[in-house]
Amino acid sequence: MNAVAPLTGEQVRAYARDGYLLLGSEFLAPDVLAEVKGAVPMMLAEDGPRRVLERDGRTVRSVYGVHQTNDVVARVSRLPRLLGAVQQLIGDGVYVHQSKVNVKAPFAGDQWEWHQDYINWLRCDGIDRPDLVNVAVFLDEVNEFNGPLTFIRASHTEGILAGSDNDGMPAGYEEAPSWTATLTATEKYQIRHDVIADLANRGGLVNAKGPAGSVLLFHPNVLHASAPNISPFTRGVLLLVYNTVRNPPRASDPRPDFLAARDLVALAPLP
Ligand code: 6CS
Ligand code: FE
Repeated sequence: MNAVAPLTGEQVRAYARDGYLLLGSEFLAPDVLAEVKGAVPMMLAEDGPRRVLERDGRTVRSVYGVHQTNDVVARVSRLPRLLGAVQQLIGDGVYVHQSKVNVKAPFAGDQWEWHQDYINWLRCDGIDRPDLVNVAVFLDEVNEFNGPLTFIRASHTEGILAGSDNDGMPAGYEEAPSWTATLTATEKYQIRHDVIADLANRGGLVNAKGPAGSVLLFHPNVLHASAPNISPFTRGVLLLVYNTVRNPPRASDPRPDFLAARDLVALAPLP
């Protein structure tokens, strides 16, 4: 069965123009969100290398590889409408390169500094082309108070922007494994502030806000960040990073499979 093509021509053009596309909460069937939300506490409870803490050393920041450990997430990654939208953007034959739940906990959920995602998948995983797409499913309502994803519109058109790399391990992670360095509140691949300011002045800043269940698609080179969550409200987001099977990781010393999947089998939509 071929995946559906749920995005209109205008939506595909908007994604190409802006570098992101926010879809309403009706994009997924209502029971999907409840199922994913129900599975989150168990994902967060599992201690181990997949779970990354905030620099406070106790708040969970992210859990990686949830499409590998959780059947609900594995099924979500194969929903015909999700798979169809992804294939409209990057072509047929896609798999999940990386998945995670970003918790952004009330009061303690820390920032994500301005960054592009693709440079991590190029430098750490050896993925040759930015033929990936981020799919974020809002597990909670995202508003201006609980640390929304902030984008710089049309900032994906200038390729890789990073100037200097932060060497060594970020403060609070001195004893953590090396692959943690690109997962913390201290961005490893720093982008100069004048470059960010120029792009922000040109394209403008946008907060991707919406009700729980909203689906947000964004380009691997679009500049984005999120502020700490100072509110008492949760802001969980499930992220699925789809890649095409024609664009495999080639790193000679690959990261753990929960950060860079190695089973490049094209996903078939759920029946
Ligand atoms: O290193 C990585 O794969 C992750 N790091 C960031 C900052 N974004 C993309 C990805 O989830
Ligand atoms: Fe990111």
